[in-house]
Formats: sequence, structure tokens, C-alpha cells
Amino acid sequence: MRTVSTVPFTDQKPGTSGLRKQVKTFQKPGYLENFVQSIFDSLPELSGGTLVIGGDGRFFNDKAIQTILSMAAANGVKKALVGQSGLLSTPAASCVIRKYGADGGFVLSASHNPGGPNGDFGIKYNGKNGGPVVESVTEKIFARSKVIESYKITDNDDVNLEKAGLDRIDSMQIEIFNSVTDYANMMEGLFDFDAIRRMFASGFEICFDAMHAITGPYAKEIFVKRLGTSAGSLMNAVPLPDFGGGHPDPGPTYAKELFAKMFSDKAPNFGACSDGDGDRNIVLGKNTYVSPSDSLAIITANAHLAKGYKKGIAGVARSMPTSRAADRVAEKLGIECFETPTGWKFFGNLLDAGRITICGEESAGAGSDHVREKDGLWAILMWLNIIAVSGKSVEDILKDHWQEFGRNYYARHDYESVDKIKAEKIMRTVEQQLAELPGKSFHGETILKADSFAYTDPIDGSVSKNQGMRIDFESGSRFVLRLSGTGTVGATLRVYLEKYVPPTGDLAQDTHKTLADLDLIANEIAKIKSTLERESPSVIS
Ligand code: VG1
Ligand code: CO
Repeated sequence: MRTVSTVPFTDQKPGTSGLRKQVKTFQKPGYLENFVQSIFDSLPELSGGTLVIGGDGRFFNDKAIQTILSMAAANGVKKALVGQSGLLSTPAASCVIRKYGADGGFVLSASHNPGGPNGDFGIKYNGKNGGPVVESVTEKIFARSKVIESYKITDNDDVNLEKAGLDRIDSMQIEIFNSVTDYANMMEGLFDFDAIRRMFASGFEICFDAMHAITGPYAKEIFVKRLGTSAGSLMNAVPLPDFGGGHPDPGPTYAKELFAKMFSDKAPNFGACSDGDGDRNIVLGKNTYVSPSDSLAIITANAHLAKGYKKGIAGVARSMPTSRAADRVAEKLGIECFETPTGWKFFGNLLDAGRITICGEESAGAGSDHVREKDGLWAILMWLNIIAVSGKSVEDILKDHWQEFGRNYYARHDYESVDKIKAEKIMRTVEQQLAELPGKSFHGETILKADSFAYTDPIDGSVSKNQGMRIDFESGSRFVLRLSGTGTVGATLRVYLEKYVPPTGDLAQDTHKTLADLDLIANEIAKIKSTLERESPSVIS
């Protein structure tokens, strides 16, 4: 064991989902080590404890795992559970932490960000409950990283991560385990695999795009081996360190092939994709895109059709910018509905306290109390279970839902890699107007309320301020503005537009045309395009 002296980095503040930086930054001598040691220093209970370690397989995953193992041994960890080949999807990591009663886990991923030597890398610490640690802990880790003077590491040969079995570094026991089995078993316990298998056998076709990211091996085990669909139903199912050069971001921009297929004459009955670390999902029907906010509402309304949710659900939560479609379902079901800041760490306390069963985000994330992360394959299996039991197509499920609850037209406009100073100026421009906006009218819409979103956690009372600007109109429409906390270059401004149409209204409008006025108003108030000197967003989803 060696103690190595080090100099602090000033930029190790975890964002929406862990510390995410370019690979080149993580490769700087001491960069990874400083952050990992700051975690060990902030959580002394890890000495003598059990840790889960795994990642999405991107470039630097294997190297980072070797470093973390050597540092874990030097910091007195008793046992490390490592996914075979260093692979673990984010929800599988959460599942395993919980199942084996580990004290926490390192999840190595930059999620939907591009990979490879010129791409991004990330590291996230999850606690005992299997979820991302709360803000007070990430703040403690950040504070430590600013004053750290040394780290501890052992000198050992690389551990062979390819073979399942037992190993050790000094007195630390290491168990390399199959990355897929525990997770697949959990899914089989939650969903009616017999019903889905029968549906597949009767000719129901699916197409799943793993985007050369982590879900490939999970999809093979679950969809092909256990549910009997053909291997040809899977696209890009082999994980690659650079994701085959693509962004593993599930959506029309990066999952082009899948979207083209689903919007063609030869479309299968069901399409889906997931992201780099397997926690996001997009669901598609024949010529049909299900917006993630609608998906959350539909899952909330229909979860009781799935085996593991027959008892009904306790409550639902959505991140603030997510459309309010789920709120209408909660109202009808008579259950609690929570609006939390962006990021899964804010759902943890509500899930632990049993206040909610289902939660989700507009950014293609949905999940439940089975783990403490969003879970891409879980959402996809939930949809398949609902389809198998109801006998309805994706298209009909969506239409019937709007018929019953009305439709929340919704879009997110991202202005990526913009100048940070300009992005902050836009946020300030809105902030300065907050007090005077209510009552003002723009293009036929009158503002009801305008605020900077602050959240008080109902369980531990902690307060999180500055979580985005909310501008609500009397009509029920709204727009939201916030800065991304996962980007690694400049800043990303996200503008979220939402317009509600009741069941009696026109439910078949073009989303982007319907929202054009709101886009105009958002620009008038926030001066987005003129400040950024950009004609249009880089991504619309
Ligand atoms: C984005 C999404 C947010 C999500 C986060 C992590 O954050 O908007 O909803 O929780 O990514 O998802 P931001 O701060 O860039 O808007 V993942 O799949 O990267 O773990
Ligand atoms: Co992700």
C-alpha cells in the first residue's frame, strides 16, 4: 500500500448524475484517484464494507475499475463485487447493491454522452439503497476534493475481470459475477414473461436497438433467451468502447435506423432503444413515437396490469420539466404526485419512504421502487406486459390515454455547447422579470405564475434551490428553462414547452406546430436566439 501525495483539482463538482468529464480530463495524473479518494474520505463506513463496481463498457472503463479496485483495497474495503468484464448497466448496479446488501457502488458511465478516447467518461457513487447519493453527500465529496492532499493505492497486478470467480488484492476479497443474471431474474419476477412469450410466439414482432452500449447482453438474455424473440430483433447488441462511433442517446437524432424502421411500411409491432448505461428508454409503435412524459403517465395508469404491480401504486413523481400528463393520472387514481428537481437522486427518499412506486423524467427515464435508478429495460418490459395483457397496440394505448386524460403536447429544445456566460445571461434575464411577469400577455397567452423552482424534500426537509425557471400560463400551458448538469463542453440550455389539450379538443395535432407560439413567447421573454446568436436549437425532442 502506498500513500501518494496529490494536488487538488478545482472542478470535481458532481452534476446531475455524477462527475462527468472528457476522457482526457480523467486521464490526467491523479484526476480519477483524487475523486475516488474524496469519496472514501467522505464515507468512512466504506472501510470494512462491501462495494459494487461496474460500468457501461466505454473507453477507460477497464482502467478506471483497476484503479478503483487498488484504491478500495488500500482504503480497507472488505469485499468488492465486480460485474464480469467490468460491465454493469446502471439499473443492474442498483439491483445488485440492494440484493447483496452492499454499502454502496461505483457506477462508471457518462450515460448518453459519446464515448471513445475523444469522448466522455463519468463516475457516480450510489449508496446503500442502490441509488445516487443525495446532494448533501455529493457536496461533502466536492468539498473534500478541493483540499485533498494524498490518496491511498496498492501496487498489484491487474485483476482478471473476464472470468467469473473469486480473487483478492491483499485482504480485500473480489468476486467477479455475471452482470446479467440477477437483473434478468428480477425482471422475470416483476413481469408476466409467459404472457409476453405467448405474444411473441403468436407473431408479435419487436425491434430493440442497444446502440452498441450496455443493454446488448441484457437484451439477448431477456428478449431472446427468456422470451423467445429472434436474435434478428436486436440491433447493435454488442457493447463497444466507442459505441460504434455513435452517441448512445435514445431518440430520433441518434437512433436513426430504428426510427426509420418504425416509420416504414415494414415496421414491427414494437420498437425500443436504450442509452449508454441502460437507464433510459424510448418506446415506439408502428409509425408512433411515445414521448417519455406520456410514457410515464401511461405506465402510471396501467402498471396494475403487470405482475409485480397488481396491488396498485402508492404514488408517482416526475422531474419538474417533465410534462404534467402523469399528474392527471394521479388525480384520477387518488394517489400522491410529486414534482422534483431534475436527476434521479431526488426520487430516492420518496421511494425509500414508500410514498411513490413509479417515477420518471422527460429525458427518456422511467422506473419504480424495484431499484433506485431509472431503468430502460424495465420500462420496455412494462410496455410489453401492458400490451400482452390488454391486447392493444402501442398506437391504441396512446390514443385511448389521450381520449381519457387529454393530451400534453410537449417538446424539449436543446441549445448545446453554447457559451456559458451567454447561457447564464439568459437565465438571469428571466430571473429579473419573474416578479413582473404574472398578468402579462404574449400572443394570446397570459402568464399566471413565474418562479425559480426550489424543492423541499418532503422526507428529510433538505432544500434545493435554483432548479430552473417555470413560467405558467392561465391556459395551462407552460415553458421551463434550465441549464444542463451533464454536458462537458460549454453549457447546454434546455427549453421545455408544454401545452395541454383536453379530451374534447384536437388530439391529433402536429406537436411542433402546436408549440410554435410558446417557442416564440419563450424567445421574447428570455431572448434565447438573439443572445446565443443561433437560429434554432441543436436538438429537438
Ligand atoms: C440529463 C437529463 C436528466 C437526467 C440526467 C442523467 O440531465 O435532463 O433528466 O436525469 O441527464 O441521465 P441534464 O442536467 O443534462 O439536463 V443519464 O441517462 O445521463 O444518467
Ligand atoms: Co443513462
